Amino acid sequence: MSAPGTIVAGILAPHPPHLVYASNAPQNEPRAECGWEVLRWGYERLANKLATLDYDVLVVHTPHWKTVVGHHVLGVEHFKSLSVDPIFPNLFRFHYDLDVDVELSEAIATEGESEGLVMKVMRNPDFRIDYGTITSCHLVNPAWDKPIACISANQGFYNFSNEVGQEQMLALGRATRRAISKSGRRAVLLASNSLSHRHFTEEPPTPEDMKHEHIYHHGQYLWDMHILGLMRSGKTRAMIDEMPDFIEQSVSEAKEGSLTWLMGAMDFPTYPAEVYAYGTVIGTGNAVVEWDPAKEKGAVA
Ligand code: 2X7
Ligand code: FE2
Repeated sequence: MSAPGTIVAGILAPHPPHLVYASNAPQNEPRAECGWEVLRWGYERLANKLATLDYDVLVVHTPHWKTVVGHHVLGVEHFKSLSVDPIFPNLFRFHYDLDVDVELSEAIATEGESEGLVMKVMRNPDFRIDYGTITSCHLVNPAWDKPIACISANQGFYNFSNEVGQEQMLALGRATRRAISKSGRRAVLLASNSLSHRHFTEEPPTPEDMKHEHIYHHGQYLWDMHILGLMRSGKTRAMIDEMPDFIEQSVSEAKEGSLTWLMGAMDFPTYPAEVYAYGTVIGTGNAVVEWDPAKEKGAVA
């Protein structure tokens, strides 16, 4: 029997397409002069660290694959096409070519069902991969040399309440953890949401002109700092308890469930998270954060 799988890192990996645009990724059509360096360089440091880890698969929960009935996972081995951001087609027209770990996706669906969740394995070969998945995966692994497993954002927070949404995402996290363990995979998990999410509604003539970039509202900045403080001090249960208020008061994209899913999958880490970067994109708050389970075992200071 093979050894049980493990989560080798859990990452809050937000997906503003501006970061792919500003990095002039070869797969992306539009060209930029520069922009959002603090976030991009933080992602670069994280990507360099991940490149030193031995892992098999990236598992991403994405806010921009929205499903109404149940939680869906990709169930086709290979996708190659063009992904265009519907709001920013001027910034994100990305030619992707990626592999999916279908066996792990199916295991997540099976374990999700055993938690009482409605799950669906998506088998449409012409399915268009959303920009949230692509941006997060690209920024943590620009080489695209690992397969992904990808989970949709079910709209439970919207259709029922933040509390019901959270319960579902914690169950989905537990299911993901068990699926990884049974599969023998070494997995890196990506929660693809921004933190605070009020944003400007007009784009400057040059999108990367940084004189326009700042937080939309001081109250949401204070919320972001509070949440990052909880992460950095290992108080992830308190963070999840406060999440419904955070979501409402800062219009947080955590309402799509990704961060709660990550905490469920990592079983509420009590060791400090490492913040690689915090910065705004069109006024939204974005943090690149890593939970390294080696810290729990005392292997890393
Ligand atoms: O989807 C997004 C986002 N979450 C944050 C900032 C900018 C654009 O797109
Ligand atoms: Fe988003």
